[in-house]
Amino acid sequence: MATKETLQQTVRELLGDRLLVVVSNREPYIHTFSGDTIECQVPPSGLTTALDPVLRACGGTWIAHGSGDADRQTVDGQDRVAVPPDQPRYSLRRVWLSKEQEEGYYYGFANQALWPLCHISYVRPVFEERHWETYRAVNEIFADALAAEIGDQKAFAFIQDYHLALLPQLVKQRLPNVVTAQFWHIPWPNPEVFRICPWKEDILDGLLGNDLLGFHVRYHCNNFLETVNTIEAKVDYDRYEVTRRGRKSAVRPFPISVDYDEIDATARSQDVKTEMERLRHELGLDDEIVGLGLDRLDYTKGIPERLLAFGRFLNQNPKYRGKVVFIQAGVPSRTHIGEYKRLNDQIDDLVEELNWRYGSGRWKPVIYLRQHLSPTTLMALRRLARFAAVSSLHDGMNLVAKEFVASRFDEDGVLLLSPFTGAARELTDALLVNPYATDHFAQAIRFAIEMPRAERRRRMGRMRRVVQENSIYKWAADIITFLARLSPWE
Ligand code: GDG
Repeated sequence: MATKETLQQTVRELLGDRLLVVVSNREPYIHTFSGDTIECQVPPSGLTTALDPVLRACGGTWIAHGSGDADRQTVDGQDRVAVPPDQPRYSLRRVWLSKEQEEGYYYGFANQALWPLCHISYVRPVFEERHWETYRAVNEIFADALAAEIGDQKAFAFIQDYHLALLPQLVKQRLPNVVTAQFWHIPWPNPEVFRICPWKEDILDGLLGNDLLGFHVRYHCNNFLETVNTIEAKVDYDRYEVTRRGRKSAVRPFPISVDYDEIDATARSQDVKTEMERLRHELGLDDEIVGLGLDRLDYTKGIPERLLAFGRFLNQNPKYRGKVVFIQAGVPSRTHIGEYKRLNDQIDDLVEELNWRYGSGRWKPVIYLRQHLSPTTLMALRRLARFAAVSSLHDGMNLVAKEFVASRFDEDGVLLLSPFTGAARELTDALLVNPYATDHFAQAIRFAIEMPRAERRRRMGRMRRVVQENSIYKWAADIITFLARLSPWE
């Protein structure tokens, strides 16, 4: 089983004296002003959750956009800051972007074109020439930063996600000997869907600059190969390899995960126990059964669908009114985009409607915590829950599901999980719920509440073993091992 220690060893053996550089849009630590003092926050993102433990274990550099208002105050002359702040293990190098660049590259092309294009959630992608031009320019900025960081050192660049699709090719133009891998954290659509993108070939060319391209599941790899097959390239379906203009790229699934041991240990801590008591008191919980939804507020996460199903459940099961509370927690995200504003309004309306329709006296069926919550509070919420609902309309993996499982050392709690997540392929002991099928979802909530303790224990026990054996360290070790085999370092 891969652990933090075995990963460290793997990296030392395989990377030797090569520098490991991770590149992503989002930084793992954000410095912001709070009055006159500077605070450091960890953003709510699956990518950070997954990669921070890897860099803590291996050391190296992480290059990312410095987005906090106090970020410039905390870096040195080379735009670097050592992180985590309380126990530095690696170096964070910040890239600065203007508001206009952020608007076109991040809010524009990445999140209004690529994000809806890759997720089947019936939100139409927006393709604007000016967004695309900015996206391309910002990828160049990242390529310059990466080249400056690496210089003439031997290095392994590990690029993250859909914000940086052009980066691998741009890096190879600057530093042909750098080994590059990229992990695409979201689904890859079928060619029918992808072909509407006006810059489809440029994006494929960018990605095919990689020596290795990883997705969560084989299905997304297949979709990618099928998409590449629509342009001039040789696709080898047996070896999962693509050759384009004489360059070879391997394409493989690597299901991402969480730091199981760390989550398990934190969940058992006294701090979390104290926080559970505080929350019970603050939220006015007596002995109600608690359901939990915990997400970045995104239209792919199926939050309105989940609230509708909970409403249907209360409607069809009056005996549970007053006895079950659903806590929906999560931070708003990408609020500059209209579709996200509409989602926030829709969730507000649904919460209000359910609380008006089914609430009585002090009891309200839905508690909505729309704020940044500390890791201790998030952990306490997971532990308070009898069931957690992960109802994504489409999701590359979904770490919330794995975090719930890893935190339940008591082998209790039921996971309701959408089959449209990557996680559903591994967590086969969850109750699978189609978020679009409201009645079925409502029945599954009842089933979760009424599931006997012995069955809850059996299912959770099995899911815990799956997450324990396939932790984030296995994901990282598998990628690095694959790369080392693929292209001998010398
Ligand atoms: C992308 C892909 C893939 C959530 N709310 C709060 C909060 N969180 C944390 C969760 C979890 C992370 O954010 C979300 O991770 P997910 O995997 O569920 O989703 P995405 O952010 O969409 O991530 C996804 C992932 O990349 C990794 O490859 O699994 O499919 O879409 O860790 O606990 N954290 C805080 N406050 C919150 O309110 N602090």
